[in-house]
Amino acid sequence: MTTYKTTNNHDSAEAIIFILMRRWLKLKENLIGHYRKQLCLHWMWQNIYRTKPLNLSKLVIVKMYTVNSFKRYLLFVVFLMTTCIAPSLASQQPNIILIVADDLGYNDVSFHGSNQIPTPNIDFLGYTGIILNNYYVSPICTPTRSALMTGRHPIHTGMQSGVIVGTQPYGLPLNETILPQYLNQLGYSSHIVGKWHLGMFKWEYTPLYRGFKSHIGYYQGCEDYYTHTYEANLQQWGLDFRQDKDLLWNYTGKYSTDIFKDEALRIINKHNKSQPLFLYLPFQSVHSGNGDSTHLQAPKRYIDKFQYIENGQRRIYAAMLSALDDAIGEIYDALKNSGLLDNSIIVFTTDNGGPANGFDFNAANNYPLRGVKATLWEGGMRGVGLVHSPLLQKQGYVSEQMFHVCDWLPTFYKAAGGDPSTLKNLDGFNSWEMLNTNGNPIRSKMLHNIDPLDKSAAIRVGDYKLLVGNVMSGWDGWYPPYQLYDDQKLLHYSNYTDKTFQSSGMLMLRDKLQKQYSEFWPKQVTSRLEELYTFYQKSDIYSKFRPNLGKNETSLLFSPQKSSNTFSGTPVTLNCGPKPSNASDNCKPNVAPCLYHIPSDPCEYNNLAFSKPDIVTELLNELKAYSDTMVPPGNKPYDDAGNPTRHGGAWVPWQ
Ligand SMILES: [Ca+2]
Repeated sequence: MTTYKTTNNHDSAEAIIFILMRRWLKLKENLIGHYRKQLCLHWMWQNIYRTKPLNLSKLVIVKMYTVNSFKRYLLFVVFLMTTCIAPSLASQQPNIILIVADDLGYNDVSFHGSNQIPTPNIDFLGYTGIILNNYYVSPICTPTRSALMTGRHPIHTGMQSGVIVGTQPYGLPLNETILPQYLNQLGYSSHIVGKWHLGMFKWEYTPLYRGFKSHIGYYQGCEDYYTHTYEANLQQWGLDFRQDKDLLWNYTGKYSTDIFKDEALRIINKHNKSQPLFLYLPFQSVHSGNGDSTHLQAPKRYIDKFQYIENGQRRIYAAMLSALDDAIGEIYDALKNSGLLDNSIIVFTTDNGGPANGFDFNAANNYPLRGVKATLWEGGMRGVGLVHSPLLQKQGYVSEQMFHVCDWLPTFYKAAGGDPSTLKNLDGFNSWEMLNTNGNPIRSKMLHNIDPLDKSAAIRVGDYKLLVGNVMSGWDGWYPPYQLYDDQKLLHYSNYTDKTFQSSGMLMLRDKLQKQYSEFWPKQVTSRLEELYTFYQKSDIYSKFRPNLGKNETSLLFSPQKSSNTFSGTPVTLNCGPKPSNASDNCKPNVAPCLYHIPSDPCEYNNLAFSKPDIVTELLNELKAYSDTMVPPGNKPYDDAGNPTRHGGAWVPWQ
């Protein structure tokens, strides 16, 4: 429509008609529904039976009579199509449910092979959907969320350095159009439930001003799971919890995962199906709480399930994750029971790698990947990610195509019926067709990050990854999951080496515990997976959407085989090969760039920089090209005017 020419009177008339028609189509669905049948029947009556002139004088197309008859006929056809067909297309636009876990580690989900913490609901979505096995996010919260919302790399929005903390007066720039705004243009109703973390110093930066219709949640990066207070530091501590713009003072004692799950269920159950739904669900779990309070928090009933994990921190972490997994199961059931599921796309993603081994007071795990959250090692960025949708032509496979968090926006936009080529300045690529068919990769390279404040950078081109600069050298180990009572001391990063780990005499005990985990898993884990699987098999999803696709052709990964008390999917695991003795010492990114061949060495054991200088040069040139397009980081110094003590004990927009 935007390219329509208005070069003469007829064209002008047509342009006016089209504009009016667009306005007409933007009217409420019920208004269209009211007139639609009458209009269509009327048109058919006139054009097919020709017994009665069409009287539409009160409607939008009076000016059509200035146009010649052929064009008038064409316009009627277009009008008929847009009026009669567009609403039915709109009703086919998929619901998009984007679930984000905060700080979930690569080795924390059982579909990646962890047998310490069962995640049957998340596993189910992956096994029967698409497991993204070459999937990358930013190493920390704000950048990933900015990329999800804009489809742009954080170096292009000023979000590339760290996260927004407390009273820092900056946010995702207001000149960025964000995902709910794009989807709303296509007719969606958009809601956010959970964490924002893209700026709150002015109202204009907060979700309700940026396309979301409703919000229960918080603006900052973390908080207490029960009091919903956020501590930036001991001098800046206050309530950060609200419904839309109103502070919620009376939610103390309610666990955030339950609150967010209940709100998601409410939105799903009351949703008017005539409009497509975008539900953005950035959960608090499994981020740690406030630094000067209880770091890991979960309801007792969940903690009690994990008595077999000796280590107390990991046990609570497992409980937090299990509560999240159950919430996702309930949300799936609500979609199913409300009839929305058949026309939904569910994406589950972490926002960064796991804060393992005590990083950020947490007990996540990325093993065997190297590093932790906030680092440019694979453990900081190789993400847990999956797509589940009955609409996908091909399902039940592991995607090995490179996929970056920037790619979600154009992918969703395409699935929603939009034309991604009309979106300007994106760094993400529409991957909807690729996902649908397990087709050829869209990407051959991706920038991980350039952080001019930290002075670090990493890039992936083809199979090779280059790291350079200050890559948090203190957190570059391969940390196994906490198991034993004292593991936060035994495995502490400051004294952790492979040697101490292996010679500690506890390796056998760890192995034994590892093997025993599945025996401890409660029976409901198995039955839950089977129940979900059975539903999926029995549903008419295949016949409805893929009439030519037999059930056997979907090559579902999951097969509900039982072996004693365990279920059997086919976990996607990593093969790192033998670990060389110099793995910890062969790369000094502060001194010289390090190069890794990721497909054969996902654990970043073997620095190839010295043996492949040409590739190092090529990747450095790529990095330089990206850095030439970078905008300065938006970070700002603290502004004490935002201190909750000045605002009745709450975090509020203060400028
Ligand atoms: Ca995070």
